[in-house]
Amino acid sequence: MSDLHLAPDQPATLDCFLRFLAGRARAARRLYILGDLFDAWIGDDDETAMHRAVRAALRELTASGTECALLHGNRDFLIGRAFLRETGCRLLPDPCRILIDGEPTLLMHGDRLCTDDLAYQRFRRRVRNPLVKRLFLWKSLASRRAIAADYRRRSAEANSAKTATIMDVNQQTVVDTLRRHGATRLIHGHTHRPADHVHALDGRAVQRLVLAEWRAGMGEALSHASLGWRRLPIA
Ligand code: OKV
Ligand code: MN
Repeated sequence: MSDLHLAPDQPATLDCFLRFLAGRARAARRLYILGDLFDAWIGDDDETAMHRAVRAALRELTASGTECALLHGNRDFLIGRAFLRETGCRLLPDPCRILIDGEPTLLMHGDRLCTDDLAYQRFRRRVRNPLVKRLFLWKSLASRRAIAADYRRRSAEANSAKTATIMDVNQQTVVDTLRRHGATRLIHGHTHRPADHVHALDGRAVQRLVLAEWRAGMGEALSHASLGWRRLPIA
């Protein structure tokens, strides 16, 4: 799953996720969250009721024997060691290559594939710079909240001027990424355009599975089990 965008003003989506963690997720061997679990993350020390509830629910899931692996998204890229320690989740790099049923599968959040959006890629490089991240985390929570609010305001303005094509993945970047990692399947979120794409790559068929965002108390998980791949609606 990816793009849950958990936020205090979306309690239905939070409830849906918490019910999933306490219920169906327990049957899985491993849960992958491919980024943007949270709509914003300004540091593991930002204590809210929502953060406490999610931490506790993830802790109970991992303690029950289901492994949980996280990728950073473009919004929650500051999720750090304290959160991982408290939840028992593992952080994976983006991209991350895994074998599923022997098939080399690449997991990504998806924002790195949107290379037509030059302004976003500039923003990404800037805020992912280790020194910039450290300086940000040194600030008080109050200053971080103010900076984050400013970023959100400016991003909403910028995005309203961008076309849908600019905000989608770049096909050449997809192909280059799959080829570089020798993968035959790519799973990502971020674009909020769920679809099963098939591409030809060096004479082979490769798949790009795009995950849906969660919204209004409805979610989706792509599941791989003995019967193959399935999109599970989560209500
Ligand atoms: C995350 C996005 C807000 C997109 C800022 C350094 C700097 C981190 C930050 C601030 C914002 C995350 C941490 C948030 C993603 C937005 C708006 C658009 C497109 C700095 C390190 F530069 F200010 F020093 N941020 N927050 N956006 O509110 O979670 O990804 S956030
Ligand atoms: Mn995203």
